[in-house]
Amino acid sequence: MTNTSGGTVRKPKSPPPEADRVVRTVCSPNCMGTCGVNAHVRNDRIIKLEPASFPDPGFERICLRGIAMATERLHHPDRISHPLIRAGERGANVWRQVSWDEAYDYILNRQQAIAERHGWRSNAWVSMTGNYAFRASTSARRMANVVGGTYFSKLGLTADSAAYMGMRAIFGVDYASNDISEVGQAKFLLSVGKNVVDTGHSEMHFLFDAMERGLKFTMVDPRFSRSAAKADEWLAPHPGTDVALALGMIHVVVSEGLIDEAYVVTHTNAPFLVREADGACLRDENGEYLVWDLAAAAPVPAGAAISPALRGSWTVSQRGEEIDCVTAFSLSWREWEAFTPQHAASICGVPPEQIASVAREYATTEPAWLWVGYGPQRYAQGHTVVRAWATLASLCGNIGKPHAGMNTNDGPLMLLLFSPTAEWVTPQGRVGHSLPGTRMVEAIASGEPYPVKSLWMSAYNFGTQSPLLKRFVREALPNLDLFVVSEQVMTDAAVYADVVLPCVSYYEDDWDVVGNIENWYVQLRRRAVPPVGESRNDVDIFGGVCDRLQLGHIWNVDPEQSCRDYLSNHTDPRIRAVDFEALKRDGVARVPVDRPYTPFRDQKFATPSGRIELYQEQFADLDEAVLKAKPQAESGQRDRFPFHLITYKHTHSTHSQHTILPMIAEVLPEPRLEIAPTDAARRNIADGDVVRVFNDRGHFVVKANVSNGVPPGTLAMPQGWWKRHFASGHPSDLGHIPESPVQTRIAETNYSVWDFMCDVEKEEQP
Ligand SMILES: Nc1nc2c(c(=O)[nH]1)N[C@H]1C(S)=C(S)[C@@H](COP(=O)(O)OP(=O)(O)OC[C@H]3O[C@@H](n4cnc5c(=O)[nH]c(N)nc54)[C@H](O)[C@@H]3O)O[C@H]1N2
Ligand SMILES: Nc1nc2c(c(=O)[nH]1)N[C@H]1C(S)=C(S)[C@@H](COP(=O)(O)OP(=O)(O)OC[C@H]3O[C@@H](n4cnc5c(=O)[nH]c(N)nc54)[C@H](O)[C@@H]3O)O[C@H]1N2
Ligand code: SF4
Ligand SMILES: [Mo]
Repeated sequence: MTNTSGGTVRKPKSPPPEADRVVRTVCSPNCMGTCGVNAHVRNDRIIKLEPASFPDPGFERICLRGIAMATERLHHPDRISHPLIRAGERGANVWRQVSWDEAYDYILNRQQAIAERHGWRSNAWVSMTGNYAFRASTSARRMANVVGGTYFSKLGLTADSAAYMGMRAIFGVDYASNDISEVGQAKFLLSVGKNVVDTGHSEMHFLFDAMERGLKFTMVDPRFSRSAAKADEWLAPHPGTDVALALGMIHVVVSEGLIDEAYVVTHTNAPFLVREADGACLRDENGEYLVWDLAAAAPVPAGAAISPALRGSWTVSQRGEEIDCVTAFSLSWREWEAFTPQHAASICGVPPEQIASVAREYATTEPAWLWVGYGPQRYAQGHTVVRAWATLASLCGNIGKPHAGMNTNDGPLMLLLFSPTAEWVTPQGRVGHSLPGTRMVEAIASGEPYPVKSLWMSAYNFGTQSPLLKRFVREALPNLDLFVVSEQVMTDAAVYADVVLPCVSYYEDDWDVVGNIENWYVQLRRRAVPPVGESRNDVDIFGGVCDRLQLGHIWNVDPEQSCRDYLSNHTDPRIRAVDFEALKRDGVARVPVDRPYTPFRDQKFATPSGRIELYQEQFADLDEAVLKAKPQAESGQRDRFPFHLITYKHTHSTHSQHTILPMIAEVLPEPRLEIAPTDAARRNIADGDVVRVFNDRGHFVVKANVSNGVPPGTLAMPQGWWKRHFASGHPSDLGHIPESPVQTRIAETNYSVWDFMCDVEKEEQP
């Protein structure tokens, strides 16, 4: 059944008499929840939203943010409805409403002049995660590819990519996670900074159900987050000290004989022989990795050894050379041996008895599900954090076992968003240029590696979500002949644009596909209401440029066809197996993966050795061959700036998208800085006082909330507030993106959003 606007109509569960149609679509702001929804529409307005039916009713969920989005943000007075060209200085927020034609002429005149002078690569695009469907999300990269421009990659800018890099280095894949709906069979869940109660609304009840059936849930989080509040046990490490905590647990499981040695020698590279001289793995003449076979009392290729030694050192003769060797495990132990629970506790602050007891519990309970959220990887050593927890899981033999595993995230969401070689993204094989987004300001400011003279930003609240706005305005913007922003609302970054183009929300867009990150369903997004004003979707906005450049025949693809083709031609066979007809009919389809979904069940790893690489030979020159706890980015500044600041994700806001909505303001009215009572007392700060938080890069002024929810030395507040919410400054101004040589070698440096130090003082009232 099809409605007048082309959306699929499903039988509503409880149709209110006023609705003139009901459209099944997907709530998909940047929340990753992807709740299927029935939008009840009357006179082209959404008057009611309810969860749509789902093959697994456990995913029939909805939250206040979703309702606020449909009812308040869609037709918000701040919505941009027409193309705008600035009529004052950049940043003055004075605009002239223009037609789409005039906006395109303005843009193309400048882009073509830049292209003539410097080549098309000097026109650049950057986009973020405001829209989580594949067509919308990949459109900026596609655009750069079609015209031969530059794409500033988004992965590092999201602050989410250290997790993938840690996983890639150790397991050879970026994503691996069990299906959350299968948590019921686990006996123990160790959640390391995965704040599911706030960040996983649609799935947290699976955890609660499992707890009722006897699952023990232990939460590791510096804050008393709502997940910590729901947990059976809470460990509170200092921010950025997870590696020390994990090493403390590793020490316990190794020294108490709780590791699965048979698993470790068979499936990890821990028994590999490593040269003492340079940290390189010892190989035979065929390039096979060598282990010490206790049966043969000789070095033997890893696959052929009968009884590989996990510990020990030997001198091996090879091609006339005497080589001192040690197993990767023994070499690592030289570093790890110091990490007794007492030593780990002196760094991470978790009591040694608790480190030991949780380690024992994790190693001896089956199945034990280890979950590592994005929080702990938002530090300069974020990839190492993931590696540390993965090492604990691997030593305990927990990889590839149902309901156990080392889980970061998985599911079709990332596969749909990051498939850079797909025909949709590189139409007719066209490929442009790419630079790391985290180095965008430096690249534009310096003209290196080549001049970038125009920037087009989409689906990115660069003002609130990135630490770069101040530097961008000061150092990069003056070098740009053109700055375009496609947006729904006038953000703190859009005000600096030369041209602002009105973009639709997901309720006004037709035909796109969204995947989830915790389960294996994909859903179809259909139009519920017509576009607000003259707004267009990103694909059509870029299409207007391509049409004028005579590239429309490459750009334009029928939307339904593009969804069908993207799935059926996807590089990942799991996505190719999705039944598009079922998806079209029901609005939701399962990616046909096995149940229980268990990454690495075959114990195959796409690493150089084909094993879990606990030892990272590739980083020997960067002092990261052996897992070690390195200091945080600004530890040296502790004397001047004694506080960490965690700008966490709040239940009632998805990044910056909800903090401006009245319905949300009722439950989350203003930013409040959480500070521990002892810290507050020392600074003469009382609850409700106005305080100034600052470091050398910036400051902001906010009210204090004296709270036991944060430990001494840590400040916390929800993220996603706009400049308008602060009397002065903005929290993002305090941040930075220190370069990580290891991450750069794997892919690109991640935005370590919480790895900086600051101070707080009472603001003198005038
Ligand atoms: N309500 C809501 N839900 C969301 C979003 C949103 O904006 N709002 N955004 C979505 C997006 S894009 C993402 S990436 C996910 C992220 O969801 P999660 O994986 O849950 O990650 P975060 O919320 O960033 O951080 C989780 C927790 O890590 C804790 N933490 C901070 N530092 C450390 C540390 O050093 N060690 C440990 N162990 N924990 C630490 C924080 O206090 C926080 O409670 O959420 C998604 N869901
Ligand atoms: N301080 C701090 N900073 C953070 C984080 C944190 O925890 N603390 N979290 C980080 C994380 S995990 C993430 S993922 C990022 C999120 O960073 P962003 O993706 O920038 O966050 P949003 O607030 O969702 O902003 C998205 C913008 O896109 C617009 N938009 C929505 N749909 C569309 C569309 O279809 N087209 C266009 N052109 N625009 C659209 C919205 O109006 C909104 O302004 O922030 C990161 N930054
Ligand atoms: S959890 Fe996320 S996807 Fe679901 S209704 Fe809330 S905002 Fe929308
Ligand atoms: Mo994110």
